[in-house]
Amino acid sequence: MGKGKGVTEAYVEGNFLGLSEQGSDVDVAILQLPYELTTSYGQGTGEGPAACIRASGQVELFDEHLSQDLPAGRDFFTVTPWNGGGGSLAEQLDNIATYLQPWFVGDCFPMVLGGEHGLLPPLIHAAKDHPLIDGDLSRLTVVQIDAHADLRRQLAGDTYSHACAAGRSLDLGIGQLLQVGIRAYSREERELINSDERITTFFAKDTQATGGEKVWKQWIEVLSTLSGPVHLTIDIDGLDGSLVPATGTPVPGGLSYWQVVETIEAVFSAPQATVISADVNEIVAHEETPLTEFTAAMLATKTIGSHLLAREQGRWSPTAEQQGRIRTSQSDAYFQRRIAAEQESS
Ligand SMILES: [Mn+2]
Repeated sequence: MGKGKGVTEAYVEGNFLGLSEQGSDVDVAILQLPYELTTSYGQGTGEGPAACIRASGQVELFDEHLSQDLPAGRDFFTVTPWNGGGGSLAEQLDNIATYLQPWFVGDCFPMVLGGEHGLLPPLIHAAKDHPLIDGDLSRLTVVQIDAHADLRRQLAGDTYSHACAAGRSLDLGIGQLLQVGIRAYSREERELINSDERITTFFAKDTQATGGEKVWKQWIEVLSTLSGPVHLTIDIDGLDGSLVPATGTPVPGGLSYWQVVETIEAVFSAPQATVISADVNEIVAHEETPLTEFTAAMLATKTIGSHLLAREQGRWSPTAEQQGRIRTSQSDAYFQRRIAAEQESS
């Protein structure tokens, strides 16, 4: 095991990349959401974040694009995992938002590891008070890498299923949704993609088929025009199923590893955009091969490296007044109120 990391610095078990943590300021917060409620096919997303942290111990610290070893002089902090509490779905969603909110105030970069994709709406809610959003979620663009459109009205009666994650984020009021890797969707979802002008979808059949390089180039060009605050959500099933065999619903015909890396680098390089946060979700540990959680750990590391480069190049800066503040948060029971109101009106 190991590859010589720890020759100069101690490898710390349980910390992302095994990095030791010091200093009172946090530059990058690693948040773990072992959230598993509605994964429809496979199981095990609850174990995913911890498996990803373990696998990160085998990831190289050098980032070619950044030309430095992580943590590149910054302080990383691996936060204690979300406790999974909540007696109902609505309470769980509120608890996820409460867990995330203190790290979404603009003074550090939150890197969230999940857990099923249903974590996205509470994450968006937690981002609402970010200084660049300031209560107005229409300022936010979500870039989604995924096999599934996640735009369903409901799945098996559940409107907050992972299959509805992008749809509920639109309901919360995000301004724009850009999707790539999409190759599993219903007619209802296709109609929404056609009719809702906030949604731009690049289908895998167009980017991955013979001659798809041209369409892929268009995707990268679209990313270069991003502006304002951006959240990047990476459902690892956006990658080809062969790269993530253990995820809840692996799908053939997906993105290559390098296409996802190119997407991450392009999002963080957009001159007019500030990527405020990111998540890598639907991570499931595999008993026979660590490939799935290792792929997730590689992509989370790539995301953080790209954030540090954006920070170095002036596309991200901390909100100074938040530095060193005590991280407290109170639930506003938003999802409990919202879901109760939805049930009453139906
Ligand atoms: Mn998804």
